[in-house]
Amino acid sequence: MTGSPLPTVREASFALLRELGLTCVFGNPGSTELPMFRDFPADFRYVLGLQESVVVGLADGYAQARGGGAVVNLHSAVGVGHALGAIFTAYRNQTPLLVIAGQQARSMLPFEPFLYSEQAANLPRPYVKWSCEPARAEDVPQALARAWYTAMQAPRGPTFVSVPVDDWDRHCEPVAARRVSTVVSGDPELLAQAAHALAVARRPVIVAGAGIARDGAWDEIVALAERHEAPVWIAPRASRDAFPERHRLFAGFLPPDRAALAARLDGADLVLVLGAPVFTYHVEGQGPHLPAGASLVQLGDDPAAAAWASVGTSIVTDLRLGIGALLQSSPQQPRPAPRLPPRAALPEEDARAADAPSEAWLMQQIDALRPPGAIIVEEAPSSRAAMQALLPMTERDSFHTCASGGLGHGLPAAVGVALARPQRKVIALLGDGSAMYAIQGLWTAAELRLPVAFVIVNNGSYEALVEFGEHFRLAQLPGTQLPHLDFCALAQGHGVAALRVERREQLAAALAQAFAAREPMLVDVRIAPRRR
Ligand SMILES: Cc1ncc(C[n+]2csc(CCOP(=O)(O)OP(=O)(O)O)c2C)c(N)n1
Repeated sequence: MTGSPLPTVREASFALLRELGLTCVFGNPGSTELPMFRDFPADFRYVLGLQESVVVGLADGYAQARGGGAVVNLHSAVGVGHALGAIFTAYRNQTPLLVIAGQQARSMLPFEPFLYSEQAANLPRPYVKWSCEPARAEDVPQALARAWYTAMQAPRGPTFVSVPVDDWDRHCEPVAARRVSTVVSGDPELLAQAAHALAVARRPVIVAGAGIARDGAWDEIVALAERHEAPVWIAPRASRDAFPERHRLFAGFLPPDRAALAARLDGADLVLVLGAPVFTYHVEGQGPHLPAGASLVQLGDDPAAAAWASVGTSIVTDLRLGIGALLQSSPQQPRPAPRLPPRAALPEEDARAADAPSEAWLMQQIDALRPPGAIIVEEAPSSRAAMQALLPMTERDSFHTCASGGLGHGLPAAVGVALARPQRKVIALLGDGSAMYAIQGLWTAAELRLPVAFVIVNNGSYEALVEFGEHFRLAQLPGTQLPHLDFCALAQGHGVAALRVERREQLAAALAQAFAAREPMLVDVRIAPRRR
């Protein structure tokens, strides 16, 4: 502070962020951000990503794994532009991020300066929960506080503040951190009705979504399923682990297809959806959203998802509180053990064979070799079925993928998860196509020496699109083959050690080495082409 009793906007902002526990800033800087970092406090950490979508992916993984959010700093309009796809993903993931973007100096704004963001607050809309460029420099810390509390309120998500570069050295009133509640507790009357419906149901079924992990309701959902002998399906496209997948009541994964989904739930008289939309579809469908004779109750923290649900009663609530209420008031009923669909049979494969590993073999090997507590971050679209069948998530907080369908999240998110969870091994399971959307994330892993195992499921194509082409009855598809990518060279060029696996017999040793490594390591697994 020079000549003024008041702190600068920068001092007030960093004091506020410190009080809020937000001392890790993910960014990619430019001239319009530099003054924010004058005298960067020693207790803060700056995590550099080499492109802005990578920066947001890093922060998203970190915030989800840490459970408390993160701060992102982006370069005016261009950096926000690069980041937008990842901001969309963070919005769908319900990840609380406070995004602070640079802007040109206020005195220059009338003259359309270089790097000017003309409609800064509008640029990231509608995929931020709140967005603002404060009217005065003095209002910046207050805007940051509001943005943070808004990001943390259910449903969580990114918020955005644009800060002109000359604001940071102005003086302002300090802003103290406040307690602002973030948890929504459901309507007691509706919860009592739901508990009653559960108590009298003959064949209740649970559908579990990402809200379980977000709200830390793993123990509660297991207790509720066991109390009611209710099979548990994972909701279509769930982006987090939601139920132990080797539990005797685990039923499988619901498809994102209306008719197929209703068919899987056939026979249920009550469908209890916990922490998921009703429902996330990916392909067009007709007919009822539920099997005949079933009613539905949805619990989740998103009022919008409650409003657009296709059927049933929706209760807006934190999952831990909501399921806790159901546990309190729905006594155990004598019910027979449910009949569950058979588990996938393991294909017979010869470990010593010289031919390329299949994706099934890859998943089995990862399952066999992963260390206890390992976290899988997946972005390998056409391999998901093999993963679901052969690589079950059995521990809480052990799985992440993106809720948006936007590629480029998995690689940096895995690095962010590893930063937040140094005690657990992070395995990034990435398609060759997917890995290329945010390959620079490797560099951050190398610089921070985060021991992520990057496993590339390398099938040489955008295989999921080839499959979708079959769905749309397209005989030929342009732009789906990916020859000539050299992932070992790419990894080494970013400072990450790498191994290539071309034969089945090489796989186990390569995975074991990557899983034991204390630094990041990439394993490029050339998998056998699918038979058509
Ligand atoms: C940002 C973005 N661009 C394009 C797509 C469309 N898309 C969906 S799956 C896919 C192919 C992914 O290829 P790869 O990671 O190799 O996995 P594979 O399909 O081979 O399993 C593409 C391009 C997308 N989902 N997101």
